[in-house]
Amino acid sequence: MRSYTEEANGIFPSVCPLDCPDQCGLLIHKKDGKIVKVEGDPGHPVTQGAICNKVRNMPERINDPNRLKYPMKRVGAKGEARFARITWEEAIDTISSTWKALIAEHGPESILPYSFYGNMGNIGTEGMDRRFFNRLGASRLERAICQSAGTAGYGYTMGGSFGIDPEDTLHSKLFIMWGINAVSTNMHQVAIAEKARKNGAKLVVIDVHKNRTGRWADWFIPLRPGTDAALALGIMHVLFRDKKVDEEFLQAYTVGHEELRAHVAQYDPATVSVITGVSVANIEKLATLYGETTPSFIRIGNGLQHHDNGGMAIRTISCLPALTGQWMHRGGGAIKGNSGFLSHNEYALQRPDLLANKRTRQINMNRLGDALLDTAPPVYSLYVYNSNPAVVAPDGNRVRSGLKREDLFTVVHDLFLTETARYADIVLPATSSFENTDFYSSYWHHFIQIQQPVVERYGESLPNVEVFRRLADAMGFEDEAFKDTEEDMIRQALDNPRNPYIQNITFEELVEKQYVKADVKPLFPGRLSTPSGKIELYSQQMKRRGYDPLPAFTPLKEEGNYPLIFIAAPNHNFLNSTFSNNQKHASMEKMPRLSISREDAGKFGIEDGIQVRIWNDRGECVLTASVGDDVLPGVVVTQGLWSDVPGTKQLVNSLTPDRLADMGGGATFFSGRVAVTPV
Ligand SMILES: Nc1nc2c(c(=O)[nH]1)N[C@H]1C(S)=C(S)[C@@H](COP(=O)(O)OP(=O)(O)OC[C@H]3O[C@@H](n4cnc5c(=O)[nH]c(N)nc54)[C@H](O)[C@@H]3O)O[C@H]1N2
Ligand SMILES: Nc1nc2c(c(=O)[nH]1)N[C@H]1C(S)=C(S)[C@@H](COP(=O)(O)OP(=O)(O)OC[C@H]3O[C@@H](n4cnc5c(=O)[nH]c(N)nc54)[C@H](O)[C@@H]3O)O[C@H]1N2
Ligand code: SF4
Ligand SMILES: [Mo]
Repeated sequence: MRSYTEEANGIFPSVCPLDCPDQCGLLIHKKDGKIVKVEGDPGHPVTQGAICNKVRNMPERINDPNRLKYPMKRVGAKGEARFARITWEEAIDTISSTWKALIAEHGPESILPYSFYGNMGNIGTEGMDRRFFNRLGASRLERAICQSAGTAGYGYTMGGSFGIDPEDTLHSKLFIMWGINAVSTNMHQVAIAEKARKNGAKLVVIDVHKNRTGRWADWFIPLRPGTDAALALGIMHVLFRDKKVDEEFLQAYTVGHEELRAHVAQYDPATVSVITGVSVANIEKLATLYGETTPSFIRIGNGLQHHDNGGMAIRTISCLPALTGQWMHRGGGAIKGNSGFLSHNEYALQRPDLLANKRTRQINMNRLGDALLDTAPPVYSLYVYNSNPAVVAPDGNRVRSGLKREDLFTVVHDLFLTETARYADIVLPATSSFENTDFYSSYWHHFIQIQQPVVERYGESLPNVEVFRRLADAMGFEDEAFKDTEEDMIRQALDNPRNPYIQNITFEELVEKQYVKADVKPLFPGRLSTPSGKIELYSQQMKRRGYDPLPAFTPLKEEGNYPLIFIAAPNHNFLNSTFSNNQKHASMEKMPRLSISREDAGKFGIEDGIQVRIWNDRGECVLTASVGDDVLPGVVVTQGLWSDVPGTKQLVNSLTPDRLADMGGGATFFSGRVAVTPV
């Protein structure tokens, strides 16, 4: 195997590590041992050499002098961010001796890991870490901050995270981008849609905010937040009413179409219009367009599932392609997520068998504030990696109060002294993905890719896998699982007899080719992994679990007397909170703004460009007002998880609710309410 780190100069293949569906192939340019340029790999069949601006500017982040270089311990008060350098030996020793004492006194469930996908590498995010915390017997973290409500909802209909091959959408004649800001969050889906547009395809965007994606659309359809299920039911009503359904497909590949037909009778366009704010004429027009266009494609985003009713919203939308039999046509169907096609051997990688007590408690990451302030028996130690909960977690003021607890022993492993790391007792420096070995599986396209180290480890930083190996050793864990090399783990993960699609993908092939496509077949004709093997328009499984077995609309929860629904979505130039601490990225984004309708601006005395205070029972923010026609009355939208710059109040999660969505323990970031006044 060629070692890229030994070559001081050259261009090396790589993969984007960020939590983005596109998972681009990259080429890393190195000069004198340093990364000087990142560009797209033109050979990658899906991403084809195009990458986003944020990653084009990645060298700024990788070579940032503010990167953590060595381990540190806290010498000031909690949250004061005063630290002193220590050695790795002292760091590991402090952590392991503190944990041994905690386990002796309170049991291992007093320790809570907290992580997400700051780096999507499989072995670094769900490999050695999971083995370690399983063996430790720590509280288990339910990692539900991102897509879990929608994944559950889609799964009830379709049997798992399986959609169409995005490469096939080149043939689509209609794109419905539903609750996805794809220009910013899935740029290659947009690139494919652009090509299809040249062949006459129409681009429809359904969103609560006329953002970059709304402006790109041929037809932008604004609707009230959390009413998407009603709109989808209205479309179904028209399709059945006007006999635009594919009866043959419904017969062969679905269950419950008769129940559904009867059920949607009540969702006539007039009723749906009152709920959604979409006019009757537009509901008719959309349903007719959808009913008459083949192949048509729905890209289901994450936005609409970050709501109280998000699981059911996605469950409902995912029924639509079945009605007109779109799944039978190349380029027809939907994508919510495609991770099912690339599923690896989780058992081998995570080793759940190392967990002695199978009833070890689970803590939902969306309730971190509660977990730290209100849970019995208490959490006495938090180990954070691949995530920045002080900024990204809902009900942020409670999260930060929890992190301030004097009796909470917090370890944070990151590349930077993040807002979360400022509260740590021990800070550990992390390598960037370009310093590690790992493999990556897209949740949109069908390629698995490999990362081999391109540059030497920065300072004394270490990859997640190595830190957990050292912790295992210090805790006295002798299992062979902790001695596995990165290559061993990749081989174990790829060996998944239960996934027929990746039988062709081996470690050797990845090393040789850099990216390998799974051997994926279209879903139909075929059997799904739902209980019936068919698309479940009516779901017995849902009924048993206490849900409406049919697609349904339930309004968002009310919250006191706050008049406006507050949507704080991602922005173009950050990746969640990643890059928010980069000068370059922050300056491209300028400042956090609050989009408000002219009507509401008039009502609350707000002029364009002024500072506004946004508040509710959970907290407050101060942002710059942007008055216009981007949002409907009753809704305000801001974009980006900005960093906590002293003198600002821009942590938007100070305002978001930590209650859980209807399914999957999902987050409800977008269902909160606020009031707004001029500062
Ligand atoms: N540039 C950039 N790319 C990213 C990220 C990033 O931070 N920045 N984050 C990555 C991650 S982790 C994820 S999960 C994805 C998220 O990316 P997307 O799947 O695009 O999801 P969001 O951006 O959260 O929300 C998408 C849209 O939903 C809209 N929305 C909110 N509520 C509703 C509603 O009730 N109905 C409808 N129809 N629309 C609604 C928002 O206005 C927003 O435009 O992007 C990934 N890619
Ligand atoms: N208001 C609001 N809040 C949201 C969202 C929203 O739309 N609105 N989106 C939510 C969603 S969908 C998601 S996915 C979450 C994401 O939230 P997070 O998972 O916290 O994502 P990031 O903010 O990107 O933070 C990732 C951190 O991991 C670090 N990191 C990167 N690589 C490594 C590594 O190899 N090792 C270690 N140890 N650390 C590493 C990075 O430096 C960074 O600090 O945010 C959620 N929060
Ligand atoms: S963030 Fe997304 S679009 Fe940008 S380089 Fe990475 S995978 Fe590609
Ligand atoms: Mo996410």
